[in-house]
Amino acid sequence: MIAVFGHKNPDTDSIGSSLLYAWYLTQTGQVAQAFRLGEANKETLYVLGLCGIDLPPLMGEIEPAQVVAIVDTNNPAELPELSQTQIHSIVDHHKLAGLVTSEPLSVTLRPLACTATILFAMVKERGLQLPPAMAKLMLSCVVSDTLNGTSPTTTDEDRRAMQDLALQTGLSLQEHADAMFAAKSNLAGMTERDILLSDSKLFTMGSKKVRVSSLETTDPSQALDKQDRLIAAMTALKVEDAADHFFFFVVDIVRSHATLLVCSETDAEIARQAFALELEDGRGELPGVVSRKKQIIPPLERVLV
Ligand SMILES: [Mn+2]
Repeated sequence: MIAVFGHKNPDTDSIGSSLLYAWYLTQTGQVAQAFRLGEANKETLYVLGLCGIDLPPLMGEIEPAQVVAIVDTNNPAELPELSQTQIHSIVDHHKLAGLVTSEPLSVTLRPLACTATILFAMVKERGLQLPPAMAKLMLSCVVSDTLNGTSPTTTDEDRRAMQDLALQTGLSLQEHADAMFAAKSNLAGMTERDILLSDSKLFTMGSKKVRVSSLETTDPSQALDKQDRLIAAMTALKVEDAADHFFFFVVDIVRSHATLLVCSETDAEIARQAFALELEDGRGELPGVVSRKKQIIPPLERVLV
């Protein structure tokens, strides 16, 4: 059996594409099952509920004989220790990040906005027919990663996949996106720590360990009203991670605007250099910024390399 999973702190594309790729592998004669490496966020739970698909189980300890397939990342920092594990394949839309494998493997990396868009093309190429629930799930992944086409990462191929899948499923793109983003924006019952970790990645930049967290929301005030408590939780998490830097972006997906929070003067100085912004009391505004991959990580790397 091939265990398929995406990155830690999974988002909708990570969990959705694990399910979609496990389905694809099964259709092509393999035995595969989807897993997840962490708790699902509220958007993902909403989408799975709508599709009538069960949440994949948490991946436990990886046994030596376990074969795995990876989606939506190739970054060792976002994966369990895999140096002794046979990796069947990777399907991803992120840049190469230094994963070393013990054997050759099949890798499909494409510069699209979403793993599910790559899977859309693979399904088409094979002449497979997506069941309605899988088509809804695939559409939801692309809507999530592209912020319904508003993220600058969105390619024409992502747009075509969304239009095709919307037609196939009968879902209205705008209504579906609104419902997904409303689910994601509801912070009720979440601690500051939950908010900071719900969409969060650890990076190595130069010699530094850097945590970059995002909160995509239609209602930034739900988080920003708790600015002081969030900054205190950032300080604690940074110590726990032994991270050198921590940047938290509250991304207003309606206005296409990010508000950056930092918890130290060192981090503030790096942010000033990276984004040429004013920071006061650990907070700065970044109009037009929504994409971690395209607009946040590259400027940070230019300063920290
Ligand atoms: Mn993705």
